[in-house]
Amino acid sequence: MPENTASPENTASPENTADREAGAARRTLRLGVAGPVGTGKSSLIATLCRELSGGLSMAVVTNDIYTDEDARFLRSAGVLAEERIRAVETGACPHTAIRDDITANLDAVEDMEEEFAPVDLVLVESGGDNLTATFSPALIDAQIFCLDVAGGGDVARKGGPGIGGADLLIVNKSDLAPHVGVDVEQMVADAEKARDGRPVLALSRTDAASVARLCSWVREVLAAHRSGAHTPQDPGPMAPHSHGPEDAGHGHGHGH
Ligand SMILES: Nc1nc2c(ncn2[C@@H]2O[C@H](COP(=O)(O)OP(=O)(O)OP(=O)(O)O)[C@@H](O)[C@H]2O)c(=O)[nH]1
Ligand SMILES: [Mg+2]
Repeated sequence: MPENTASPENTASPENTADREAGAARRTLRLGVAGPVGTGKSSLIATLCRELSGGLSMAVVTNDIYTDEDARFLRSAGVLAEERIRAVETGACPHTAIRDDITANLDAVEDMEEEFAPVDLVLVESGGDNLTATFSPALIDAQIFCLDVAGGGDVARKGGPGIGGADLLIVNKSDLAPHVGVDVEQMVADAEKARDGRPVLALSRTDAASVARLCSWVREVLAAHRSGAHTPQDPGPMAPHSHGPEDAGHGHGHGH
């Protein structure tokens, strides 16, 4: 680049460098929670709000296809001020709004970050999907993928981008394991094998030690995010799919 193109904007003065670093180290950690329908995503978010909102400024965005059911559940749980919980009605298959066209979610996240500034932690719940939904790293900084023991002990071996690449894999509702004949330790071991050493946590909202481990993980990621040591990872796109015979290929309004 010719020397005389230097302008006040692109001169690396100490002030400009400091501004850029401050911008890069955004205070708020945006944490996504994805996973199949009914695996306990909203309950996990309610638990995090209950445990962490005393010390952290928090907000929640939920995604439902047709309703604001999850937001209403969280508001009624009384774990966070109602106005800090927003619903995005996706109106289409859930991964679209968290991966392909993230505008509605990003608007909700940024609105609350501005309104309740400073915000430490925004939790974004994906609409319940199958095993394929993952968040775009343009929307969130880190993501949890949530399975439950009632879905079967072999689910952890089935793979997919969330199981393989999310920052944390939760094997939820471990209290139900004896009732559904699942060996939680084996399920965790299978999941660890599928994840190249990324963390796996057996969780039950009735097991205080497991809840404490979840909270420690969130605090560690928040600290790493603030220090610049955490880099958002993309677990990879969902598998190609269709929504029925009339939807051969990708005729459902969006491409993957
Ligand atoms: N036994 C047990 N049940 C749980 C636990 N966590 C959640 N549940 C129950 O599992 C069911 C589904 O929980 P939700 O938190 O609504 O699950 P979700 O993944 O948000 O569901 P969708 O948003 O519909 O996909 C509810 O009946 C919860 O009460 C747990 O740790 N143990
Ligand atoms: Mg939910």
